[in-house]
Amino acid sequence: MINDLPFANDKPLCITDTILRDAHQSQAATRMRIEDMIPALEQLDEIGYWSLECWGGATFDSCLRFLNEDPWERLRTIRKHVKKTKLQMLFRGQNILGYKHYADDTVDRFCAKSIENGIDVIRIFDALNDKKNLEAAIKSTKKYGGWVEAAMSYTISPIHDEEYFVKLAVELEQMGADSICIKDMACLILPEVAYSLVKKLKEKVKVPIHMHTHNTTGTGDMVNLMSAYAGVDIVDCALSPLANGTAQPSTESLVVTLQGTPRDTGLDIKKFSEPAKHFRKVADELVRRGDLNRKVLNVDTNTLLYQVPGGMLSNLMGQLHDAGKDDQLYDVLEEIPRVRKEFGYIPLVTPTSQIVGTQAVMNIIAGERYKMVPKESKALLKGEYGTVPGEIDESIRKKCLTEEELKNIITCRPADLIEPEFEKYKEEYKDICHTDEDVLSCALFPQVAPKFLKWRDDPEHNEPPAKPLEQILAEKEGKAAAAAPDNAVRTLVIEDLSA
Ligand SMILES: [Mn+2]
Repeated sequence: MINDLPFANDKPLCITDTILRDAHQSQAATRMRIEDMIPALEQLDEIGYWSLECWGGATFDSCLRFLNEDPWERLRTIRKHVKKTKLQMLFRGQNILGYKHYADDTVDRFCAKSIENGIDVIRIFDALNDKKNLEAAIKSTKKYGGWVEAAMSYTISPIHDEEYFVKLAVELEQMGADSICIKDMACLILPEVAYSLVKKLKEKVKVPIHMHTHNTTGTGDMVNLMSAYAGVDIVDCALSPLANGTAQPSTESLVVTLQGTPRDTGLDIKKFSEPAKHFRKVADELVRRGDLNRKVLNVDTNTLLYQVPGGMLSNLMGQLHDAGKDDQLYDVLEEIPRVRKEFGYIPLVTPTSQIVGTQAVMNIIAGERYKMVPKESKALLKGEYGTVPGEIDESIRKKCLTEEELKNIITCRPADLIEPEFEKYKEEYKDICHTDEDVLSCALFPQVAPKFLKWRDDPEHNEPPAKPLEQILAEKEGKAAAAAPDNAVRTLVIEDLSA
């Protein structure tokens, strides 16, 4: 009987449900609307989750760009209905929710406003695992009374062994983390590896350990179960209607699996029925709107073969197709590990996955390595994103940068070079912003937020950023939507390529 098996922890396993964030980000291009969520929010609040993940870069961006929704209003609405359960968000360190480094005062304002509007737990990560890029967000989250969950971007490389992650976790705990997340955004971690890593972390770290994986490769349930055996405190799951495939393993499956064991979650399986019924309708609706293709539920083992996140692979195929070089895919797949090594074994997660992928494609189609070097590659080599985990190949750096640039490599905390900027943003957007929340939307998403705010405040005289839903549906019904080819470039994931 399972009770005889050793569990390295005899406390109930806690669950974070991702149905309001990563589940629909991974399966349906982050297109779930607040109206799709509201009818089930109070039921979700009754379940007894450790937290509900509901906010992050992609949800924020998608609200403004595609859904004509104010992301801050969404958060307040969720908070209004979810009174007991902690609300959790994903935060990209010094990039906040955007794609560049912001000054510390903007990071501070964002933490303050997120917590003020209802967030309890901020999961903070950096694509390079550069701790310097987490410092400001950790400090500000604590200052405003939030729970800091420091995340380690999980990856596989000769330097990313168990020792590396244990050392990193210990340092993050010393920096003030209230919990540590193993963020396996690319679905790379295997059950045995997860078991061993969690076990070591439980020996060396006092704060709770939180596992985040996906089920793209069909290994997610096993990773979560093995993590539970090893003593993990919290795991991410998604309510069944949007679980599995590119999203998280299903909540209900894990809850029943652990029933009667020392890690029994204590959650009542009957309480999932009503919200699941609701979100099944939402999933069907997302299919009807053309935002969800059930193909994402298929097991895809390419990630295991190439260690390249699934979303990154489809982007590469798209880039090669546009260049008329479909036949060079395997050359590119062999080039990726070389570029990654030369760039210091950076984890492949937005934005580093695009940087490595694009550089590998250019190296192959130009017929000469580093003949074409995009500005993002240069920025990485200049240290603008922070310190890479390994060593940058100096011969490559010399080939890509000018003499002047080579003399000015950034080795300090990149944000120390950015002057306070929040007052400047306030001044710049003063005609369209009423609140600091509005200013933050504009600072983070300058291409879409101003347009959204103008429409929000005067819909009579301004166009919304996106077509209204009724119009999208009318157009869909008018023409049978052509099925996207398997290798189409996916807009699916804005936040992490594989999410
Ligand atoms: Mn994820």
